[in-house]
Amino acid sequence: MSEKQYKRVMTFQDISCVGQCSLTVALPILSAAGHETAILPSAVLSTHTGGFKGFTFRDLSGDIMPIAEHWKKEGIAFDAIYTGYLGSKEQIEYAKEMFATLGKKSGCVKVVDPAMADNGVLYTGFDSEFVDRMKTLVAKADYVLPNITEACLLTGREFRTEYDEGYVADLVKGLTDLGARDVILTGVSYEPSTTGVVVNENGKSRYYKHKRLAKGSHGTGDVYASAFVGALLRGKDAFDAAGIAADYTVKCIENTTDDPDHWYGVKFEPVLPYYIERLK
Ligand code: PXL
Repeated sequence: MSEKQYKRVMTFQDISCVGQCSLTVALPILSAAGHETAILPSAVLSTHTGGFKGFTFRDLSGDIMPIAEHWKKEGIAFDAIYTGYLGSKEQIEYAKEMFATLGKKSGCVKVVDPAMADNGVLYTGFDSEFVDRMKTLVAKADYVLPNITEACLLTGREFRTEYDEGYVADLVKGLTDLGARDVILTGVSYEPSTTGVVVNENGKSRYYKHKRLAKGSHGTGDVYASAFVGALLRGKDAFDAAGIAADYTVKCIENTTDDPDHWYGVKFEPVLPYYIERLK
C-alpha cells in the first residue's frame, strides 16, 4: 500500500462494551482497510441500547474538549473525521467543533453517520430535539450516511415502507438542502428481493442494488459506515466505496443468520479478508 493511502482517521462515537457496534466495529474495520485510527469516545455503555435491558451509560462529554485541546497543542491533524452514535445533543455541538478545528487540514474528509433511528423509530433515549440538532451536524458533512428512517427524520418527510424513485430523490434533495455535500442513502428497496444504496456524489445520483436478506441485523449501520470510510480513504470514489461496503455488510449478515443466539450484532470479523481483497 502506498504511503498516500495510509490515512489517519479519527472517529467520534461511543464504546458499547458488548454488542458489536460503534467503536468495537469501526476500529477493526478501519484497521483492516490499512488506516491509522484515533478515537474520541462519546460515552461508555455496558452494551448497546437495542435489546439489552438495564445497560449502564457514562457520558464522557466532560472529557471531549480537554482531549481536543491537547490534540490541538500537539498539532495533531486528521485526514478524516467520522462521527457515529453520539450520546447527547451537547455532543453534536462538540462534533461540529471537531470539524471546525481538528478538521482544518486540507482535504480532511468529514463523514456523518446520523446513527439515531431505524425501521421508522428513534433509538431509545433520543427525541425530536436531538434530531433537530443532528440536522446542524449534517449541514457540515462531506458525506452523510443515513438510512431511510434517519433521512425522513432529518428532512421532515413522511416515513414510508413502500415508495418510488421520486420519493427517494426528494429525500436526497432534502439532505443536500440541509447542507450535506454528498449523500449515501442506505436501505433503498424498490422490490422485495433486493435493496440498495443511493449515492449522490457531485450532484448526481446513482443506485447500487444488491441482495436483500430476510433478517435485518443490529450494528450493520456501523459496519456499513466504517467499511465505507475505510474504502473511501483508500482512494475509491463514493459509489465504489458504497458498493464495497454494501457487499461486505451483506456477507457479514449471511455469516450470522444461522446463529439465533447472535441477535445483537453481526459476525463481521471472519469476513474481513473479503473486505481487504475488495480494497485492492
Ligand atoms: O449501532 C448504533 C448504536 C451505537 N451505539 C449504541 C447504540 C446503537 C444502536 O442502538 O445503542 C449505544
